[in-house]
Amino acid sequence: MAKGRLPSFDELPKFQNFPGCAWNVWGKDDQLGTVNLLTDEVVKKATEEIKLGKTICLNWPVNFPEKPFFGRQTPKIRSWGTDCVSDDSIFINTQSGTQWDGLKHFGIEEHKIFYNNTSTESLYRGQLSLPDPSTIDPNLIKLGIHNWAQHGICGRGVFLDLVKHYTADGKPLPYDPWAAHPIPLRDIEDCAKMQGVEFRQGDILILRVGFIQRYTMATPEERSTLSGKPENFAGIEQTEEMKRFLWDNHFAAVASDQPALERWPTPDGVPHLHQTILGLFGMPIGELFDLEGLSKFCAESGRYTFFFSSWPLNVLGGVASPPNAAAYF
Ligand code: UVW
Repeated sequence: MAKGRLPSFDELPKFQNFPGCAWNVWGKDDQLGTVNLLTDEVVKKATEEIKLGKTICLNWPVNFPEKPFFGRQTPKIRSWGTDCVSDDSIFINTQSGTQWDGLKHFGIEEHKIFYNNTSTESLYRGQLSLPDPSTIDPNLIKLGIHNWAQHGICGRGVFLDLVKHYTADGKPLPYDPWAAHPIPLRDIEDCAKMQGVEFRQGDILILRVGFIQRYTMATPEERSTLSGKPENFAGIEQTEEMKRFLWDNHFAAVASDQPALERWPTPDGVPHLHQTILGLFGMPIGELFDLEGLSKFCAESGRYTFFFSSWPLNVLGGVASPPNAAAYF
């Protein structure tokens, strides 16, 4: 990782009409992006958060939701066995449920370019055959999720419970999490202030906007029609100040409990934040994290920071992965 002060958002060069291009921050061959911020020192310091031995799972069951969004396939899980031995197989789209979007997932659409100036044409798509680990062609697995899987996404987690922030004093949530409501930066900053949270370089930012809470409260009919509708989710607003906030705090990753992190759909003419966060910053985007247990424990304990660990599946050249994520207090 480059030593010294990281450039601010406004010091980063533009890529075409997109500000905030971090392609040269960690070198032209880099494939880790902001996961580079999870240095040994950052991870070691984050372990100081573990004081109680309390652990909380942040993954929805792999088979949820039964009808994934954006037209993705339903997970298929099959077990079989003999009198005393069982096996099972699973087939999942790696983005059907709780997931990290990897660097191959989203680039700058109009320029067909992914993180670190990687052209769409140079990304391998198709069935990978990797017979011999010692002779893998690096071009076949460029920007794959294995880079994060082999490094780990571990450090200090910082949880902002926007649902609790908005509903303090018994007020109802001022938006429907299943509607395209934009969450502005000022609400995120107010929530951090209310919770007494200050950010550190390399933090993993986790936002609860209420999507899974809404899901758990919905009727079976509502849930089953949800994936048949056009995708509409409350999420972070697509603004330049939001990009500046995410970069200038030097988060290593950002995640939420909804399917796209950002408000969906994006208004006409406004680029998706995915393009900047993945394509220019190289920052992992976490989606559909189960934050219900975390919310309860943070409210009870008054603690909103913890050690966070995530070990994505070590799939060479993979696009995305369930995160296998946990919080440790
Ligand atoms: C979008 O790309 C909008 O969502 P996801 O990251 O789940 O694919």
